Amino acid sequence: MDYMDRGLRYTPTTGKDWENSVQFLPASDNKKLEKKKGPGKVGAVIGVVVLAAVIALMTGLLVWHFHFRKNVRVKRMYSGSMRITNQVFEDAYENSNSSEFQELARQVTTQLKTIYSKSPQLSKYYVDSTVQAFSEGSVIVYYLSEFSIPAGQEAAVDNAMSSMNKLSRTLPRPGDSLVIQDVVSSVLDSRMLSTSFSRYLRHSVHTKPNYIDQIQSPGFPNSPYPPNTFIQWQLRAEPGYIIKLYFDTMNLEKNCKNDFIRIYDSLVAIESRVMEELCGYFSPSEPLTFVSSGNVMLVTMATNDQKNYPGFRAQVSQIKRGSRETTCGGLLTGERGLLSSPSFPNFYPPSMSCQWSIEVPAGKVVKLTFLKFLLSEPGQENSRDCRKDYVEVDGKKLCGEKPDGTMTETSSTNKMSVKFFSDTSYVDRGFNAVFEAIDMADPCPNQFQCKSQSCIKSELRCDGWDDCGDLSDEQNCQCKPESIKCNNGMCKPKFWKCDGVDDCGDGTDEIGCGGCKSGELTCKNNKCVSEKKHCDGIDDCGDGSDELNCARNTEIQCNELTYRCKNNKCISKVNPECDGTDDCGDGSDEQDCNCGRSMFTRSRIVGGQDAEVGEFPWQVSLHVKSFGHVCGASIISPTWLVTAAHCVQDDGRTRFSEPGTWEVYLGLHIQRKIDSHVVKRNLKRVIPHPNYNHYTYDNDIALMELDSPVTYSEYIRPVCLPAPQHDFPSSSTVWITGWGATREGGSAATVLQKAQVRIINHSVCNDLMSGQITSRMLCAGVLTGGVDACQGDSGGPLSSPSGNRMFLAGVVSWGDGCARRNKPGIYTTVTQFRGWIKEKTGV
Ligand code: 4AZ
Repeated sequence: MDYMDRGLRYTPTTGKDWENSVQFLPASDNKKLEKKKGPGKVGAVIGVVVLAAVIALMTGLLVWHFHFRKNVRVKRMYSGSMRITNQVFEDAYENSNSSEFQELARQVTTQLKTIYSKSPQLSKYYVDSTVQAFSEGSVIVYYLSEFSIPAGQEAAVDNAMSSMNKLSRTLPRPGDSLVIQDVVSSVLDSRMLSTSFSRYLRHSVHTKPNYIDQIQSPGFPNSPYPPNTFIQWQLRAEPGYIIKLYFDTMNLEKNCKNDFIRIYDSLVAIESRVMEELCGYFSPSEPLTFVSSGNVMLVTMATNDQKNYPGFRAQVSQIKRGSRETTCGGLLTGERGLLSSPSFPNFYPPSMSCQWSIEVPAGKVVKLTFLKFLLSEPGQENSRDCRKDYVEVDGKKLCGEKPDGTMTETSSTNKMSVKFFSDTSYVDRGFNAVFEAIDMADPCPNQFQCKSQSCIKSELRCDGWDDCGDLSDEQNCQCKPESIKCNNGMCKPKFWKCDGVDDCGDGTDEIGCGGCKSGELTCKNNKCVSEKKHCDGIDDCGDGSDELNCARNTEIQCNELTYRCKNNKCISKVNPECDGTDDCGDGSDEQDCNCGRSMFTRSRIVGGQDAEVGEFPWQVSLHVKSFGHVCGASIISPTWLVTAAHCVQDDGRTRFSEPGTWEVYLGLHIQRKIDSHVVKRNLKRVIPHPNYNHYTYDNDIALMELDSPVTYSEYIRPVCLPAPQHDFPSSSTVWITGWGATREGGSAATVLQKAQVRIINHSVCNDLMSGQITSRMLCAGVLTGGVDACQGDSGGPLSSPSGNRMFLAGVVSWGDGCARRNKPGIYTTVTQFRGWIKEKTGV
């Protein structure tokens, strides 16, 4: 579209053209002009009029500012709750139409008016209050109070309202009919007062023991939720019970400013009782369960006029207060044991306080290792002051977030005290930890103790890898002859020397490599040229690499590193495809860009390496009929898949090269769970690369044509194919996915697995793999071991993020075992086969 418009755009013309377009007055007009020489009388009159108008306008503005602006009033709503101690709860108070509700509500509003009248700040601006609900205990009332405040005075009223919260202790006052305690109020979130709401809905659910109720957004699951709507669900349980809210689906717009859900530990939207705000998409594999502190909970949902998503569905049930699921603390004894926050790995309830006393055999000390630690909330982003939710170990407060829990605490005696505290607002998933009895004199028997006090195998010390996570195993090292000695005291494996990556952190491993001096640029062919030659329009490197990524995205001479546009021009920008900018000028670098995106928004994940549903919608499971999953593949178009050639080689028993052998599952997440998102297809054609070498795995790539096209959905989408020149630099992070074995020689995964690995320098990889790496192969992995593709992942994607898309960097091909130290996974380099893919598939 952009490119069609181009012809209509304004293009600056030369000075000459301007001259041509100037119109000179005809000579006959000259006389009229002569009569109007100088400003003259008319000019003076116009000047006076304009001046008067300006003065009048300014005076008006000043009068408005000093007089009327004071009268510009702002509507401000406060939500609150308070306990009425001299009343007993009646069932009729649950029904806002009952006469009992209305009578008590009348008394409450009268009393609120009296309370506000005692504060000069509040009485002046108070408009009205409405009671929203009552709940047990004696009676708790939830209300909204409206104020009309002159602009600029809001803070003063907020202060007066918050001092009311403190006043509650001095209540009751003489003459009050209701005895009031525990007043909590705060200003209502302004998004809930949006004037754009056209619909307000309110639902009440009173759960029963041993029964599960369901709440959902309007239209779910058949249609998207409605725009401009504000909905509340007031949830109640019996006294002595608490509410459990479990979301099985949560799919809202990503931006919480537009559409959001808020959950409160209250029956009215009080800011200091908000438990969580949710928007975007949450995978069903991520537990999203909340529990209240009392027998009420409020769920609110607000939507605006744009982008309406499928919505949410949640199950509401009640659990007895004090049940195992919601209690915590106690005495823990023995050599070893576990402890966790209440409801872990679900969100802990607000207003919780627990205390554990750990006691191990005399003469030993307690070592507590956190496996997961998630205690963050707005206002407590850094883990220093811990004024909100925290864990306290022998008096030391811990808070914030450590998703992979590398935290260890050790006691000085055989006893340890652990406390957990959650305040009234914002909850998180909490923690789980293991305690062990250790010998203080030898806290890590036959192992190395990290600074963090965790223990690692002794042979990992000074091996070049940060096994402790705090580098303490790599400091003050005596380097072995086969490693590089960094100036900062670390040792690094020799094969990292001169690989272009600063592994020491102080550059030592890249010194004396015959590389380029400072002020010089290293060309792709390792030649050195002055930095000044970068983007000077001349190919100083000889391979064109000094003319790449120039600020002016100039057209340059084509070579193997430059991106070639449809119009055969070459541009200097690296990886210009589908980045949202028309770099070619003919739109060709932004064509065919419906690829590489998933609906998934990353959110915190507890446990495992399961992928999220729809996170890698191009991932395909290739099944051999009546056997099951054998290989992975990637969707590149509605009819074509890319896989590995070694997946489609016949063996003595199975004709893997025959299309009829296979059935293909698209949109699959869990093996054998064929839900409505999954599409099954047969194959029409299998095209292995003609140069595939089954001894060396060179050219390990194949194409598969489906018997009929698939319709794209949130679960089925193509990955982006990289241009032949696409650069996947060493050290960049890429994703591997598949249902392959979860350890070498192990069994296949049921849920689609994902892992992050890094691209490894080609020559380093070739050294590690004894010279077996051809230019059609790419290496990726984590050289410390432990993360890798494995049997059954073959043919699947190596997905590389670029902007907000994923490109197919590689196809899982082979490796020396799985996840071994210094043995990366080997992938087929897709860029090398871009032309072949185009030739065979047209994609
Ligand atoms: C396989 O057999 C396989 N570690 C795939 C990848 C790797 C090893 C084996 C890489 O399909």
